[in-house]
Amino acid sequence: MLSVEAAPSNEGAPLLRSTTNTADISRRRPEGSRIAEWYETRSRDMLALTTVLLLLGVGLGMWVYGTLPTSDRDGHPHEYALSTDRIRDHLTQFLDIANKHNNSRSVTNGHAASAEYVVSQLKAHGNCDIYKQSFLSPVWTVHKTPQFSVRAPVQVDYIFETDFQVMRYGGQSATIDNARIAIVEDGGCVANRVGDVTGKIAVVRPSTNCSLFEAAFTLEQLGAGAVVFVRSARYKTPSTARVRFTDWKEGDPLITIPVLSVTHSVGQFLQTASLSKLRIAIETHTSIDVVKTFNIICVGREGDSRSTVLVGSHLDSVAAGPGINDNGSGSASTLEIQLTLARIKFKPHNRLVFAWWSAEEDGLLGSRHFARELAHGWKNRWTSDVGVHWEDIALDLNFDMLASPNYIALVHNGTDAPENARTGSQRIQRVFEDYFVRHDYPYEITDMLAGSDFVPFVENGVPAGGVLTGAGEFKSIAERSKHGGLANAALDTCYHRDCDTLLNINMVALDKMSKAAMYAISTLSNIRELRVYLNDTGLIPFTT
Ligand SMILES: *[C@@H]1O[C@H](CO)[C@@H](O)[C@H](O)[C@H]1NC(C)=O
Ligand SMILES: *[C@@H]1O[C@H](CO)[C@@H](O)[C@H](O)[C@H]1NC(C)=O
Ligand SMILES: *[C@@H]1O[C@H](CO)[C@@H](O)[C@H](O)[C@H]1NC(C)=O
Ligand SMILES: *[C@@H]1O[C@H](CO)[C@@H](O)[C@H](O)[C@H]1NC(C)=O
Ligand SMILES: CC(=O)N[C@H]1CO[C@H](CO)[C@@H](O)[C@@H]1O
Ligand SMILES: [Zn+2]
Repeated sequence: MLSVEAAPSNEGAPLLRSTTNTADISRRRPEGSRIAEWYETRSRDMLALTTVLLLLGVGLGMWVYGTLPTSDRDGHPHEYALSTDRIRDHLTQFLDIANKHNNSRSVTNGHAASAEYVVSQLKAHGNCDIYKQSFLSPVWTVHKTPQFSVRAPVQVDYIFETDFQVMRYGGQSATIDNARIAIVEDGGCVANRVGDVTGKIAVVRPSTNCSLFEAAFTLEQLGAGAVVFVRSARYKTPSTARVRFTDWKEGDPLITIPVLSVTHSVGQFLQTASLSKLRIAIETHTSIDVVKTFNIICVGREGDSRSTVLVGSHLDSVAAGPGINDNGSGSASTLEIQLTLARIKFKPHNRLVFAWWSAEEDGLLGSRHFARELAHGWKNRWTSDVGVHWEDIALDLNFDMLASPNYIALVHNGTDAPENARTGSQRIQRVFEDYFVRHDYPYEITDMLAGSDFVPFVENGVPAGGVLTGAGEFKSIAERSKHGGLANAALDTCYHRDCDTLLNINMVALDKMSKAAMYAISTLSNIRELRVYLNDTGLIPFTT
């Protein structure tokens, strides 16, 4: 108040940060003038004058302070409240958990303990209602190197990974010897055109008419002992693609016979050899187990539930390693963001829901399960109606790997989203870009087509976005000069390997990227009329 009365001459100046509105100012100004007249007409002793001048000075000072452009820190308090050291502490806990669970935090190893840790942190320091959402996930494991050889008319032992691969979700362990082969036409898509495959090894060129799973399933139903998919000549290596429904759920079938992929040249030999003389041996050591796992959902208590901002990251790692960058870095960051927002008593305009997905590495099953259950009114598997509905979700932010050692800051390309989620996804992209531009950090745009937990959302019309730091792809010389690091080296050499430990964490990347996440989360959850904002084509991404 004092500042307003003391500075009548600043009428036109913008009141950038004052909470006093203009109506207040004009109402008070006459009173200020009367005080001035009073001073002119009556002589006062110096002490009073000094006091008033002092007050005027202090007031003017406060007013000026309040209107000056503020520091980045003042403008973005949430970002600065986030501590990268604490994120690192969570990662240390995750690594401890992995060490106690065969060096992994996969669905069958350390995932549950990681989830318990997240829950205990949220209970102690978070601000949300916590739910566990259970579901079944098939887990496929290779236990030993498989064998694939021709036994007659000549002996040829093919080399694993070079000549052949066991395709993921391709069956249980099996030993097959001296089996005949059957060449299957039409990609194995049409059962009544397959011919006799009973007890034989079905050799197939995949067709676009059906999925690998559909073909393998048809052939298994017809009695084939194994399926060998022949790769097209375009690829130098055999495939490890999944032979499973993408959206597998409880009750759906799985393949039980071995499914291999062979290179084009191996396929040529099998198809041109004299069929009646050819005998094949296959030995696989694999298993498929359907295990129970769960997502953790933390439903915020503040903000408008009809424009919910969903923040997701996956908590499971691959079986091969502890997954500290992939994707511990994403899930530890979102955990610390929720705890920080609770600590600073953040009151979002839109409700925030944080999710830690399970079984991402098994094909996004956790987020798919969540989306499916929500579309059917999320009550079925829950103790009570938690008050989160599909139509409540205004947008989804996804954070995966945020600390790749040789990182590039990557922002998902909103233009890749399907039409009904595109404008919103572009606006989310722009929010992330604003962060990188403000800090003058170099960044690139990367696709948003597949590969992480945003998929079930954008596919169903919910705008999505996120940032990441890259996986197995190599950094070019041009990228090196823009982003630093090492050229001709992978962004994360430990991607999906046992060396994905704390040493694999780039703290600079973690700091930048977790703050980018915090910026987007706090900004988007504070936008009034979020849905109108997301539907507005006016503000396009910088990079299109
Ligand atoms: C850990 O690995 C050992 C040896 O590979 C195996 O015998 C054991 O069952 C595994 N334990 C878990 C919990 O997966
Ligand atoms: C796909 O199906 C159509 C119709 O059944 C058939 O004419 C075509 O040859 C099939 N394509 C392949 C690659 O098998
Ligand atoms: C973003 O995606 C669109 C559509 O797929 C594409 O045309 C555009 O080139 C992409 N932008 C960048 C920077 O990759
Ligand atoms: C989004 O904008 C389009 C046209 O710009 C309009 O037809 C549609 O109703 C809007 N949707 C929402 C949810 O505001
Ligand atoms: C990734 C993984 O193992 N899950 C995801 C971790 O993050 C990368 C980058 O977004 C994804 O490609 C992976 O699928
Ligand atoms: Zn991964």
